[in-house]
Amino acid sequence: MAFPRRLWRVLDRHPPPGIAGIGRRWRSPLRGPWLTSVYGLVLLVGLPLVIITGLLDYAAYSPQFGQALPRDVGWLRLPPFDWPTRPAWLFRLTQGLHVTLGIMLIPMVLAKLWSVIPKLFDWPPARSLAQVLERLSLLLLVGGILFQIATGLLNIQYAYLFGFDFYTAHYFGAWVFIAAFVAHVALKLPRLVSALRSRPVRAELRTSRAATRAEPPDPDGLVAAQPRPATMTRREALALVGGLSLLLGALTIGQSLDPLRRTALLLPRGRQPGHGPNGFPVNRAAAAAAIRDTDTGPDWRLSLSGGKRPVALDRTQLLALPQHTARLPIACVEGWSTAQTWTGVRLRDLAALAGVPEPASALVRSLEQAGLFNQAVLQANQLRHPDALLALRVNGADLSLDHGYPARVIVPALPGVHCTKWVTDIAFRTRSDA
Ligand SMILES: Nc1nc2c(c(=O)[nH]1)N[C@H]1C(S)=C(S)[C@@H](COP(=O)(O)O)O[C@H]1N2
Ligand SMILES: [Mo]
Repeated sequence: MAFPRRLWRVLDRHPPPGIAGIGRRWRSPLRGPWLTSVYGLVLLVGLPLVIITGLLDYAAYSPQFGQALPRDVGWLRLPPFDWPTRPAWLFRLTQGLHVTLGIMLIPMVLAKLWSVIPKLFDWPPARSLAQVLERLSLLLLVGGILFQIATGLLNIQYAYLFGFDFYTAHYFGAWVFIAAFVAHVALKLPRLVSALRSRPVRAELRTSRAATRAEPPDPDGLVAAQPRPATMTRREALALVGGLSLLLGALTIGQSLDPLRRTALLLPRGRQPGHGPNGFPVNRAAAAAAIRDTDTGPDWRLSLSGGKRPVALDRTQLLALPQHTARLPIACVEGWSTAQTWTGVRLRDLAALAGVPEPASALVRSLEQAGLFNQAVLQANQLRHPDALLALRVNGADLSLDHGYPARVIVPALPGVHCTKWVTDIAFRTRSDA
């Protein structure tokens, strides 16, 4: 042990240029355990919601069918369960909460980091094994959340700048963050409680700027040794960050609420989705999916298989079958969602026509040749639901080519990405081993 101790003494005496005293340069009198703990409390409530809704979003993609990305997550596999079809807005809610709340918490995360920044410059960097472990876990905590925020934001802006797969990165990044978050909470919860108790909230929020003083020195060294006079009260600091959160929320919420669509300034697409019955956001336009007019013209047929012999129907025949109308959302994991009124043939009627009255699953395929989203597997409960449709019309008009003409899938609570457009073929199965 003599060697590390000597090394430590040398490090202590010779800090690298720039590091020495840098921690002392942060002199805000607001910085201290109380403010850190208030931001921490908000994150302690908010982040688990973002984490849980994020994992639910992943579960909604039916990992048990090998549909969710990343495909193979080893022992990080979630317990398999059939994603429910009731209520119809379930995925709209989980996906919307994950994205909106995730965005709203960004100012809180940055404020919390600001409040502990002097600790980044602790010197010497390693006093004890416990401290090394703590710093390592903080690296995963801070690195983890910044990584999740960055990849999430880039994804909803459709900016695939990174050279890796978003879904894989965001899923494994989430688990790194979750592990560090749990460790951090376990370690710091007692300090959070005592810091919050140390200053009554009401009194703190009423303190004037002139009366705003630094907290007494704390063992973590958050409180500045020589604080400068306050330029802001703690109430103002909290209001500033809370106000920024609300502003981000206001600029985001329109992506989930149709009447507020135009206010979703942070949304790159779908803010002005056009007019008329087909005037709602498009994920992938027909041209981008290389759908040719000849494929969707009079020669188009829907093939149904799984029974004794395959059945082929053209659009006129489909329109002659019993039609059902339902108001159902499309919710895209990239953030936006919208509710529309769809009309078409029930999937369970199509299954019966195919000779598979009680299907365990179905593989739906699109005319689209390439692309990750040109097919999907539907579960038994998704096929059975009376509102689960092969839609031919929307809001009283024929589907537009961009919304999947001649026919597209729409199922309650199904993630948008599995609402396959330009359907050409449905293979019903009696066993769910997809
Ligand atoms: N064939 C095909 N179907 C598809 C897609 C696709 O890229 N190809 N995108 C999916 C995604 S991610 C979403 S969110 C919905 C969007 O439907 P909309 O463009 O009609 O709004 O379509 C889904 N169906
Ligand atoms: Mo989507």
